[in-house]
Amino acid sequence: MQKTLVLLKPDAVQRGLVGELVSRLERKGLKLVGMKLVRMDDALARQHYAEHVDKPFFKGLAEFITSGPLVAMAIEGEDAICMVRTLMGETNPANAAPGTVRGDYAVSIGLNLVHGSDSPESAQRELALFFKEDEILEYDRATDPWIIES
Ligand code: D4T
Repeated sequence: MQKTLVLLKPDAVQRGLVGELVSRLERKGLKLVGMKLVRMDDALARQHYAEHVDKPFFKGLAEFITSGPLVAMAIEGEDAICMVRTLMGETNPANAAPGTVRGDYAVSIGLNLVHGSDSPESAQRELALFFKEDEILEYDRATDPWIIES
């Protein structure tokens, strides 16, 4: 089992796509184990996008990601990291396949609706930026009836 951080970015919230995007993750069979509405500030943007701080697009990226509330989710499942990124599609919506979130809804590389951690190390680091330990629920798969195994 893997856990990963998914962000529904400010453009997803502003466009009223939160329900649709959560639904896509649920229908795939991924489990929601943490969820909150967050307004990122500059400090959190710098931490979350640490690898991009020196890139030319960082200023615009930081302005966008702090521009309004976003939905942060902890998602659990087998190969959840890869699965989420496949559901999201390519970073640049021009290359994102139809059927993916970005292929179906995103219009530019800046406004690309979703974020998903890209490795187990990133997932662990990024989940800790958005969630305290007790805000991510642990379920006992043997006894918790809400787990429907596919
Ligand atoms: P995120 O991190 O938002 O899930 O996106 P990706 O993992 O798919 O892509 P990324 O880290 O390469 O880029 C992070 C973020 O920066 C924006 N961006 C990226 C941008 O505005 N211009 C660019 O040229 C690039 C490469 C989009 C996503």
